Amino acid sequence: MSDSRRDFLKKSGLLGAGMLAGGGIVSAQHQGHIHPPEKKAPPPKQATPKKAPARREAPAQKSERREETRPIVPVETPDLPKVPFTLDNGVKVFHLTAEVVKTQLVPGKEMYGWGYNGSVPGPMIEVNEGDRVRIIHHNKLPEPTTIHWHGLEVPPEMDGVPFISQPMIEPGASFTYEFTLNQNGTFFYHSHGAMQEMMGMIGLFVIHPKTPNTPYCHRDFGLILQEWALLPNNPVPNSMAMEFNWLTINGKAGPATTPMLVRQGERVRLRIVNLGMDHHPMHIHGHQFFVTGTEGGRIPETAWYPGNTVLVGVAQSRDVEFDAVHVGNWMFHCHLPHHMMNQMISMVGPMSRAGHGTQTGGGMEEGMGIVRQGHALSEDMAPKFGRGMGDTTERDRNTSNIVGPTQQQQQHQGHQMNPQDEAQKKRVPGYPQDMMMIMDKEVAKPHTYGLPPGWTASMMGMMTLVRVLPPKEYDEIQRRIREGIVEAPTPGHKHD
Ligand SMILES: [Cu+2]
Repeated sequence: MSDSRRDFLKKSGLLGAGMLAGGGIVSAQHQGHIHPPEKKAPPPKQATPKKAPARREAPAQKSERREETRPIVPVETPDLPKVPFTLDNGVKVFHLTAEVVKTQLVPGKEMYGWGYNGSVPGPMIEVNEGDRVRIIHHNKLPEPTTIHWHGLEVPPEMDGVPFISQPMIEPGASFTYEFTLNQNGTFFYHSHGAMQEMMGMIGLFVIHPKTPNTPYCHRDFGLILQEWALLPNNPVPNSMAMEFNWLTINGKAGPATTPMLVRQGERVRLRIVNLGMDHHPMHIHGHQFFVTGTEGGRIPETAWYPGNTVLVGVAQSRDVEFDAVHVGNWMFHCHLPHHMMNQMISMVGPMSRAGHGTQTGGGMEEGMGIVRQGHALSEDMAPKFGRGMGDTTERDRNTSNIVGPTQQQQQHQGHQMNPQDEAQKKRVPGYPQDMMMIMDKEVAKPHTYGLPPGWTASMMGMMTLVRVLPPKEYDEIQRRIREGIVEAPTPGHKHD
């Protein structure tokens, strides 16, 4: 680190508490799925290829490229805002306010997370290498906090570790961070309290290089992976849980994640950040990518390696890049089976069915379905799981994961299932397993236009879509975004 890099900093220290009275709960600003209007990204110069150009072999030599003069493409963060800034004598000034945020994971599932500026996770800070930034951090939480700049080489006083590098920022107080950025890549900021992290206190910190990386990427997306333990009917995540039943990308679980839109032939970068208790093998359909960056910055091109699944460990970031040559609606998702589900609650099925089950009485482990001793249907365990006793356990014994509805319930709900068939099914070991739920209408937005009826049934948990679209369809969806046209797919109707 050169001396000029160290020439900071006037630290403003703790400001008065008066400027930030009240710690009210705000609503997430990104709930309306508002995407910034298309900023006419530079169109790919090459004609749309019908077949895949050979980006599967080793990357081309630098001499073959004349792309460095093109402008850097802003990073898109589906479902998340960016932090605006003002300029003060060449310093970019940002405000980050830590606060409780009421948010929605999918329609019908609300949560009180802790985030920044009305967003869980926090909004993205997007800057350039060489920038000097001043970030004024306000604490509207009921307890002290600090911000750590994960991966950034900042002076020790700016590192955001309570007591070691700075005093705690008390409720109602503020603290000013200021430093110069001499790196580029995908970084993030987060509270340095472990439990505050698990309440959602993280955000992207992307630094663009002085000249665009090569090969040129026409599309750049930032995605934050998080996990939550939410007991049924409890909107406050259990930050001490070791098991998680809600998995999100940028604060949304499938199918509420907003699809990423790409014009066929564009090169796409995905920046993926993970801050939670689990590692996530993120898998793309229909394409191979190269892993081009880590939380330490850009990987030298000679060390890139191909794949279609990248393990994003806790506290890591991974950049991947691919040429979006194959038209289609391609999934991008964590491949851990339990992370491809919503509201997964083992052995508490009857709780959601009126008239069945008894009250819960165990600890948080029992509430999440963890059996530490005995068996789930024993007299003392069963009530803790919300299960029936005596002959009401009969249906439990016939099934494995999920207790199916009774014949009476089926008749009441208008199902015409032959009871003989249901009895047959229940003799099949393991039945039932997968349940699907169609939410096409509930999550419809311009970005979902043209997806086939029922598409939401396959989207759960840590899942989103990369939609590689022919130019005509791409332009049509951009028009719908600009004009705010929302239209859910209609079964039987196919648009052209
Ligand atoms: Cu995962």
